[in-house]
Amino acid sequence: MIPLHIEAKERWAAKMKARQAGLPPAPRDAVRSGERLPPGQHLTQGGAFPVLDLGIQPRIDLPRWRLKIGGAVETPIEFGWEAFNAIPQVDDVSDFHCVTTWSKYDCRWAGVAFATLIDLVRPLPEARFVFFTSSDSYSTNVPMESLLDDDVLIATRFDGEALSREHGGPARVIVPKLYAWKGAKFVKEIEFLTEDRPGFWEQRGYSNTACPWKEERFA
Ligand SMILES: Nc1nc2c(c(=O)[nH]1)N[C@H]1C(S)=C(S)[C@@H](COP(=O)(O)O)O[C@H]1N2
Ligand SMILES: [Mo]
Repeated sequence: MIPLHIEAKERWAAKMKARQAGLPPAPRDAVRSGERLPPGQHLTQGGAFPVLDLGIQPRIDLPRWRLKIGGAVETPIEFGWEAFNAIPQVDDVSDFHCVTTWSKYDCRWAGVAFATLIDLVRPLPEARFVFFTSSDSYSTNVPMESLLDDDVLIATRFDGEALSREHGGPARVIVPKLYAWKGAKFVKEIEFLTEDRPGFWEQRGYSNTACPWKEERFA
């Protein structure tokens, strides 16, 4: 069996190659749906970007920012800010869908591709889920295969600027093809798991799978 992440790397390499050749990006949601706007969603007025959090926006100064990646991996790693910014960076444009029914098109994120992290830590073959923990005590869980899409990244920049604290800076997870609660703002730890473990909203009745085109809002 070819590990999931090898296929993901191939897709990612194909995307980067097309980009270098100046070809247009492949249509994004072709796999999940022909419709760009998922059912029951509306676009935010004038491209506004609402803020959703638990009422806390932790202030994390860059010198004490850490991202710990471990669990079912060959090589656990802990980044400081400089080291995280020294590994290969990508930028990408994707859509954002919040379960409270607003969507925002064409968000321009930059940071580290999840595929790059997978290369570094090398998940064990039995790793099937990933658990993200944030500095505001938020958490969320995502199956590995959803994270292998070439549009998944740990974003440190939005629209060419450092990611603001209200939107989850210094760094947040972006998983464009799932409802946005699956993307942890203020992310501090990424743990690869062999068994699934529900996160903050998943323990409180939200769908575990969270596909916007299937309207998987609540469990
Ligand atoms: N750490 C943390 N991450 C989080 C949340 C949160 O409360 N805390 N809310 C989630 C939800 S429900 C959404 S819709 C998006 C909101 O991101 P935004 O505030 O940048 O719009 O972040 C997600 N990630
Ligand atoms: Mo949300």
